Amino acid sequence: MTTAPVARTTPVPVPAQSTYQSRVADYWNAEENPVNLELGKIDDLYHHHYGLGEADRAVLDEPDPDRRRARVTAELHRLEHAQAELLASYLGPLTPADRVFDAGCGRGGGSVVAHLRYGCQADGVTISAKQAEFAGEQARARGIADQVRYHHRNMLDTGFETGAYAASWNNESTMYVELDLLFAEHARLLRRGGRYVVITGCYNDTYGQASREVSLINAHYICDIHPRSEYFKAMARNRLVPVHVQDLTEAAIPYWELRRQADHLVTGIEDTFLDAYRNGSFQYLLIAADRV
Ligand code: SAH
Ligand code: GPP
Ligand code: MG
Repeated sequence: MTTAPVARTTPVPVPAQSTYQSRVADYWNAEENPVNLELGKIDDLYHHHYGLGEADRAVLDEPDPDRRRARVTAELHRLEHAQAELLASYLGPLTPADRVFDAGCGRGGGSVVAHLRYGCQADGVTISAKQAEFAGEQARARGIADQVRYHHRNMLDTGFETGAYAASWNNESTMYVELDLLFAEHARLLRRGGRYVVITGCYNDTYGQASREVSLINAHYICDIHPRSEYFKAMARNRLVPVHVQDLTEAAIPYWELRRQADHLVTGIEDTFLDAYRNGSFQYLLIAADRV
């Protein structure tokens, strides 16, 4: 007697989520802004963060409209890539034997940058099933899917192995979570002496409370920007000891100045970022810390 084969589907583990986290996932599952997809297409490095450094504003003088659009797009991508390289530079030294954890990995660009730089293995985690799938497809197309893996999980509760990671980071993803819960998970995953790096927008304690512009940014992305002070308090409570702190606010401005002129890419949040940086209420910050 033969038994008819039974169709089996592997259940996809859905991360435990609060109502808020479900709304955040909805945002990222639906997100298709040209400012992210058109830039990513250039070299298949898809970033969901902003750019750093001096912009070549000559691209705006290009007379041919199609070429102007392409050159502006490429210049913004160059600045976003420079941001990713800066973060990656603080993760090392690392070897191909090392594992790294990319918390809130978006469409996956940051993990690829770290892998290309160090040859390390990466685990990226996003609350968006669509992003995890997209990033996984990119890694397969690049032939690095055995080294760089993406997971649809909650970065506060990854289920990954304790102490297995040499480095970890958040690139513009800390404003979606409670910092104590986040840093507790990084401290658990990192080995002693491991490196944690964050680049984030934070509100400036010297301004007072969150400004109108900070509140507008929160509403735009459904996030909750923390004050600068909270990062250091929460790190200190979770065995993360800062070794380098860099205020990137000045270096962040040329990107936004160029982006606001990119009619084919603007989302409407550009002037709010410039106002927030210039009125002193908001800062773009890098912190590198050691897990002790
Ligand atoms: N670090 C990436 C993406 C930043 S966008 C980059 O630099 O390109 C913010 C990311 O945080 C999104 O991918 C979103 O899905 C993720 N995120 C927000 N809350 C999360 C959570 N609780 N767990 C995992 N990922 C989360
Ligand atoms: C970047 O993503 C934005 C965030 C992760 C949230 C807010 C960040 C702060 C620093 C406050 P994106 O690249 O998807 O944004 P956009 O679509 O505007 O380019
Ligand atoms: Mg973007």
